[in-house]
Parts: sequence; structure tokens; C-alpha cells
Amino acid sequence: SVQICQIRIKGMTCTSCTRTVESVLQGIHGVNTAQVALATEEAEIRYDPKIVSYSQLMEAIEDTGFEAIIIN
Ligand code: 9UX
Repeated sequence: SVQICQIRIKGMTCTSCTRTVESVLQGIHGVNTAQVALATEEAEIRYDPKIVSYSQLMEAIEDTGFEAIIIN
């Protein structure tokens, strides 16, 4: 199954930051695509919730040093 979610990311100041977060997300097993936008401070992630959870995606973002916030 495929799920699309958004996660707010605080603390990014340049496009190198967004690429770092994108690379980390894209390297996670269960993630199909990940796009991070600096202007909106949002990640959009397509993933299989049977393989990886929303909270694991948030933890991966936090591990890059940025703050991850739930978007409903
Ligand atoms: Mo450069 Mo973006 O250190 O935080 S990657 S500003």
C-alpha cells in the first residue's frame, strides 16, 4: 500500500539542508519518494506504512538535526 504524508520541518536555511533531508528520507526502506521544500518548510513523502511508520519518518528527520512537526 502507498500513503502520502506531509511533515513540517523547522530549522532549514538553505537548499543544501533540504537536499540532506531528502537524501536521508529517500534512503529509508519503505520510502518511495520524498520532496522537501524550503519555502513551505514541508516534506511530502510517499511511503508504504506497512514497512515504515510516520513516526519513524519524523525520527529520521530529527536525526538530521532539524525539528519535525506533525501536519494533519
Ligand atoms: Mo549550510 Mo543549510 O551549513 O543549514 S546546509 S545552511
